[in-house]
Amino acid sequence: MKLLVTGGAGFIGANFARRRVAAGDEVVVLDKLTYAGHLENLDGVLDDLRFVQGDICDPGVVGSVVTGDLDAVVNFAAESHVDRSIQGAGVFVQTNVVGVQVLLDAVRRADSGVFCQVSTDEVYGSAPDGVVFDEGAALEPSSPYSASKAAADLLCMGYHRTHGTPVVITRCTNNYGPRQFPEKLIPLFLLRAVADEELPLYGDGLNERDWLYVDDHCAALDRVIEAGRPGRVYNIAADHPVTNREIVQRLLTALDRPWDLVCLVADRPAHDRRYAIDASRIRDELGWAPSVDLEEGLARTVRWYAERREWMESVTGPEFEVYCQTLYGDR
Ligand code: NAD
Ligand code: TDX
Repeated sequence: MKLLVTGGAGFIGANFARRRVAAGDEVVVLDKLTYAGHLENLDGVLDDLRFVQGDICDPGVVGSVVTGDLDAVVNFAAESHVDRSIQGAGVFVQTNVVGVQVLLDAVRRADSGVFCQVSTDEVYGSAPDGVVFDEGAALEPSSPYSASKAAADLLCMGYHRTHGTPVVITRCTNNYGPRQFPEKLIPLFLLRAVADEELPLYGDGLNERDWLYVDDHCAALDRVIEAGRPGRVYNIAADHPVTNREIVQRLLTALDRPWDLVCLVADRPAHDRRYAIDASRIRDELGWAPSVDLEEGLARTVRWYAERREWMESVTGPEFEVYCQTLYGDR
């Protein structure tokens, strides 16, 4: 296949681009290289793909890479961190909504293949106890981040209905694994725990997330771009929800560090209590199932970060220090 991978220098996009290069596909990566995007994430494959630095909101650069010979455009490019969207929502609306509209227009104009919008389970909002959301559930996002992702999903459906644009939307649960930027729970706590620093757990730590190893998410996306039905939404889940306390305990056990590093801090505003989605559509229609369980995935993740300390140093810098100070300083 010939693929355009937008946001391919970020966490999930880089894992996906690496996988598709290894499979022999022709891959073009378009990425702005924000604080979250790093060429280090593509080390070893940069010679085997075409990398273009640019903004998905820029119709000029987008028009130059969205061509009629593409089999698929897979959009990972986004502002992806909930806490940052609470600090300021403007760039979230710009990239996550306007950027998607620019991409959709380019796909329509070039008449390229399927447009896969990589969305999130957060668009459904928090699931009440006992409730599991399928793809028909209402969109009730809680944060500016998830609201911007929900807006993009609606835009994609609008283009599909109006123009027949071959759109597929995926909504995945929390990912973890190699190359995740250390603002997110697992790599942040990993980085801090090995340095014996405090681990700021929000609220009572009983929020539930359904962690999926990044390779399993990428395998699901393979199935969706190869066999997904245009106009369809596919939930992607591990079906193994755990509380934040449990995931942190598992991490500390893997690192052989004590629980007393954990420090309960003020909660995130509008913090979703529980994410729970039903992924039977992708399992039944496209034959996907996760293959890496939490214990194995965490062991792989811990090993990767331990062996790649220089990666952590190269992706964090003064901006990250300032960000941590602003977010956690008085918490
Ligand atoms: P990330 O923050 O690690 O990477 C985002 C990438 O997009 C970076 O490389 C960044 O430079 C690039 N980017 C940002 N703005 C851009 C712009 N205007 N133009 C071009 N490139 C731009 O994010 P991630 O965790 O890899 O998430 C990828 C996608 O998956 C996002 O759309 C996110 O909403 C979705 N998602 C993430 C998770 C998760 O747990 N991380 C779960 C479900 C869905
Ligand atoms: O310092 C922290 N302390 C803490 O208790 C951080 C960073 C997080 N948390 C909690 C908040 C969440 O309940 O841990 C949980 C996971 O937090 P994040 O890693 O920030 O992920 P989350 O907010 O759940 O969103 C993620 O999953 C869905 C991704 O960031 C999104 O891009 C994706 O759409």
